[in-house]
Amino acid sequence: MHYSTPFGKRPMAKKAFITGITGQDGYYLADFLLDKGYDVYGLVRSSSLEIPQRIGKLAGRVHIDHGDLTDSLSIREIIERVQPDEIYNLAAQSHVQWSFKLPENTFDTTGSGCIRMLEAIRQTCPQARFYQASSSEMFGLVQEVPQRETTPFHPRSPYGVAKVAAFWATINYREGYNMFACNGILFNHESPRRGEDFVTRKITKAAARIALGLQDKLILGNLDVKRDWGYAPEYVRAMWLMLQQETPEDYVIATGETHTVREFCEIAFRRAGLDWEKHVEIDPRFFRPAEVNLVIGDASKAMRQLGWEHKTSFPQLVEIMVDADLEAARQEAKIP
Ligand code: NAP
Ligand code: G4F
Repeated sequence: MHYSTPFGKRPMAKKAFITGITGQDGYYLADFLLDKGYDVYGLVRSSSLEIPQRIGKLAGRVHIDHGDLTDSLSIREIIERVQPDEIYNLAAQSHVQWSFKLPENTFDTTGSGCIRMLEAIRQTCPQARFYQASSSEMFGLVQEVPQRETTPFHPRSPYGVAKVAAFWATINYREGYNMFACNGILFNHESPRRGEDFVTRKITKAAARIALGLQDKLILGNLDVKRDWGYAPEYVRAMWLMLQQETPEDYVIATGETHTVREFCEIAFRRAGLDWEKHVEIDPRFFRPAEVNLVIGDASKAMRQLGWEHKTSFPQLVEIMVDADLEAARQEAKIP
């Protein structure tokens, strides 16, 4: 496909539609796709707060379409009108602890929302390639160490249950309707754009604010749990790679290392010039009814078939996040 310009015909840019563009991954993915020359469309809820701040430097470079994953009509209208080449379903109620308080709402957005997307694509744009943001939370009470694409699921939260439903719906549409639909089974990935209620960002923000005298303590839950934490900008490249393959498949994306929340605290507070044990308190309020104690992923299929691998080490990730939060804290404290 081409379009006319004063300099002759130019190839038409590919169109990508991203749900969850105001979230951490939506931001990095949109930025990545813009760099690749895509025309990027993003779904934004009418209730979304501080949209210009959330999308930052994407403002004016992406098309914003209002809608909601709980409203099939709005999704269908956008997909039918835009006719995207690639669709990335990143929107979700993505907070595991909140999912225990909001189980039905979580299933509606995180589980049924994916089915609404798949059905809208099937009906109005079946040639589009679809990416579903699946999660290591599906492994929950892990049945195998490390976890790979073939490891059975045992979700431990309403969020995990909803993600398992979305995972199988994606495979169902691939097998039933021959749609190009993939699951990326991503393990935890973090960045300075991580939501402030997730443990990593909660720690790095607190360490920075305590270092600058803006806060005196940090209250956390279970410090013994282990996560496989990677750097978010590297993970969005894997999403794109999955949709560039000849055949649609599912891939684990992970670092292959696991660390405790305690280790994260130690490195973060040290980077901020502090001893974490003097500032961290434990409150059972932040413990979950059922916990995922350990995850560690085996991304060898992605390495082999996509040529993907993580680059940023665990200490580097923590330091990137602390440095960004120290900068934000300096601005908050009005220190030049
Ligand atoms: P995030 O920062 O929490 O972003 C979630 C996005 O979903 C936000 O843009 C939010 O919009 C949007 N959203 C929530 N409810 C919606 C609804 N009803 N309709 C439309 N949009 C809605 O999540 P993330 O960390 O970027 O993760 C992206 C995806 O990957 C999520 O599906 C998450 O479950 C999954 N995942 C994440 C990780 C990880 O470690 N980050 C690992 C595995 C899988 P508002 O701005 O309006 O709230
Ligand atoms: O940072 P978290 O809330 O992330 P969690 O539960 O691993 O989920 C994240 O990663 C998943 C990938 O596996 C995504 F699918 C999901 O959308 C989300 O992005 O908690 C990490 C661990 C938990 O075990 C939690 O119990 O940290 C522990 N924790 C200890 N104190 C805490 C706290 N978690 C939070 N959020 N807040 C605390 O104060």
